[in-house]
Amino acid sequence: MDVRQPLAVEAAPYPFSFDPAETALVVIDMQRDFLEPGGFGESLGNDVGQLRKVIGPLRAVLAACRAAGMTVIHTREGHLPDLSDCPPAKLLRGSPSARIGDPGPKGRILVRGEEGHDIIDELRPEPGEPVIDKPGKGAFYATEFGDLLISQGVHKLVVTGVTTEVCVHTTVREANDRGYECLVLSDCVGSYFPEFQRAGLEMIAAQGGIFGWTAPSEVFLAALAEAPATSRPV
Ligand code: TIU
Repeated sequence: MDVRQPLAVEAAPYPFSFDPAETALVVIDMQRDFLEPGGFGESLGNDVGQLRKVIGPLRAVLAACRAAGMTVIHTREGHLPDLSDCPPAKLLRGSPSARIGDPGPKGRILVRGEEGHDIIDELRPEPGEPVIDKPGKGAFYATEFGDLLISQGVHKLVVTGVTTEVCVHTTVREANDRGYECLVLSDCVGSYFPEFQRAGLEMIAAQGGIFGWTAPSEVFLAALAEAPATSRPV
């Protein structure tokens, strides 16, 4: 008989219960291309400094989830060097200072294998942690993410990363439609726009949790601290 009790996080709109053994921490697109100058985010006209406040709280969550033996999955948005997986509609959108595939100070903008495409040093994945390369905003579209969750026995997601109203929202909406329950950590997601950060978080928990739950990381960490000691599966 399974005697594990789920943990409860004091979240909006009501407590989020989870079993760490069946929950994955998802770290979305914490790439130089979005957080550092000269990348995709800045090419779109954004102040990339807005996102850096996420790094500290997310480092603490990452460490705690690793220590608890939870599944940790990272994602990166980007394209193959020949851009064959980049729809023309995305490539030609707007009038950025540099387009996807153009050269930049950290290599070609949003192209896999380039320095700018990789995850920032502060949040580098550990060996064995899956990194999902995705061509779109959502983690499920045209990736192995869905199959990975099934194979890992994951039913719930703790979602972090950037940006709140773009890749985080798209992924949470995709996950919600597939039956996953998502807790979004409010200080571990970031937007270039403070008003979108606020509204993006409110949209998730509104209407009784239409897309999921939200909570500050300190509340999640307090709940996780109640988990019995586990060892990382080998
Ligand atoms: N532009 C913007 O806010 N975000 C993206 O293009 N991708 C992600 O959110 N990762």
